[in-house]
Amino acid sequence: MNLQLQPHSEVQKSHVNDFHRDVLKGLKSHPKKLSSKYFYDKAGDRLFQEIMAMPEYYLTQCELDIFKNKTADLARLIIPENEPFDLIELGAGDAMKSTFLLKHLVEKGTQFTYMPIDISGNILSILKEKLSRELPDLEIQALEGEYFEMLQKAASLSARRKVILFLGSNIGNMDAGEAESFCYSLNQNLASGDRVLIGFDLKKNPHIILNAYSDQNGITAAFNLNLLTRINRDLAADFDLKQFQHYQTYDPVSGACKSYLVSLKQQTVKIGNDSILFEENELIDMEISQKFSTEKIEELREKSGFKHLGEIKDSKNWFVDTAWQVNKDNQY
Ligand code: AVJ
Repeated sequence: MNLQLQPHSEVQKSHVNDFHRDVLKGLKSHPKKLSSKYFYDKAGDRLFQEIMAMPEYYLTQCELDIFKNKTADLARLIIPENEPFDLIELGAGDAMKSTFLLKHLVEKGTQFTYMPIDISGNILSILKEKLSRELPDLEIQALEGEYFEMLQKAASLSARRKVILFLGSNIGNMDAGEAESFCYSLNQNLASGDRVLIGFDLKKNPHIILNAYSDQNGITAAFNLNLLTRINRDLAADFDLKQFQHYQTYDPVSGACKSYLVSLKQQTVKIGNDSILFEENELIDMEISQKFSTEKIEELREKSGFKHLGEIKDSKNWFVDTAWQVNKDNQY
């Protein structure tokens, strides 16, 4: 037996256990619920890349505008001067946007280590391969796992100042309460002087928002349905994908953009040894993509205890990257 392989397979096994537990718990609650953090297997990563390339999905173009055309402003806002630091990216994915900042910093000879954190080992290998080709001088330490576990790992690897990127309105996948406790924990887990840059998708004409999440080609629908395929494969389930339909809503008052799968008939689905009954038209709550007002962002900052550093918007004012600093004893 190869002992070196053991820890890895143990980790894989506990991943499957967490997944199994979360799926059953979600499908046994009312309303039924699945977590969008599980969208990103190999097929899910590919579908999300297709979404980012759709003209309707404006978020990527907006944040790209910031990272591509306002790179120097961005660097001035978040990069500590004359001090080596760690640049950590939560949910890095293929780092399409941050690569522009990385290039800028490497060209200026800035001393830092890039630490992408992602739940998808698949996308991290793609990213490592891409960066070693495009930026051979970049120091990179990829961390596969959940955000806070990997932040602790990053803290144990070096005592340098941390700059955290949390882009793409990934924060929108949390409801208001979850976003508050996430930002609060982020503040608690960092040291005084550490900085965060968070990408928020702003409220705008509701048609534009709804369109971004209900494309005519069905890519977003396929992205949602792919989680059922993943459950079928990894948890020995028998979802019939033809009997579930994607349904998207946007409430311009609360800013909640939500996606559901609708059961098209009464049906029983087996998941391993468990059976789940779906009534006709019963919903599975799949994902929230929260949209923000400037006031809400300010409220979130205040409640979590950060100090405001500044912000950069895209040229349409549809998206904002907001910079905050940890301010443990009011010394900044
Ligand atoms: C990756 C969470 C930012 O909510 O906009 C895209 C995922 N879902 N289309 C988002 C997503 C449907 C996306 N985030």
